[in-house]
Amino acid sequence: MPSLRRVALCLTAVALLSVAVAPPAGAAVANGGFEAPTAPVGGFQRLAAGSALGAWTVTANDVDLSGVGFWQTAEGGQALDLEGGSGFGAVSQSIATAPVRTAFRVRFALAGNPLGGPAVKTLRVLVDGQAVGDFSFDTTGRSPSDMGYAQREVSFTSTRLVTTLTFASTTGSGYGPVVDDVRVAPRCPGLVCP
Ligand SMILES: [Ca+2]
Repeated sequence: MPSLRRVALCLTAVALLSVAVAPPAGAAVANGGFEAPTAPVGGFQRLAAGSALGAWTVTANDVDLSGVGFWQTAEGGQALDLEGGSGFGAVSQSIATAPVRTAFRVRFALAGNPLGGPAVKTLRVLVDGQAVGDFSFDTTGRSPSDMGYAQREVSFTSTRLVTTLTFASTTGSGYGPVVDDVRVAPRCPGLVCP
């Protein structure tokens, strides 16, 4: 029969293990797949600066939210062209990034609007207004039924409890980069990054 001391030690070990594997709180992106609001089936909805897409806000010019069937998506039925009629569109979302000095990884699917030039679409990811990554996607040979989504990622270390994440097109033609399936998670969950 185990002694009380041994039971206590085991319980302590379990408690320590639980603390060790608990991920940092927060960092969940809401509506990372741009499934809200519901855009017209087979078409798209143009959203101007100030408009909401769930937890996202259009923060520059306008963007086009594609509805089910408009073109291939990486997740769900909808995806976001970061350029509407004006070009250089952007969306932002505030995410919980506690505790500060936590390393986070942003993952997303990137393609480009194949219906108009230029062939190469460019995109900037910003954290609290500072660029943390520039990306490009070549739409040559792509079509609405073969978008060719590529997984991309960028990392940042939080400096505040709440961080503003922004996806901004740097293309400027009205046929921009298309993003979908945005996810943010601690880079080293439960551990200090090496
Ligand atoms: Ca989606």
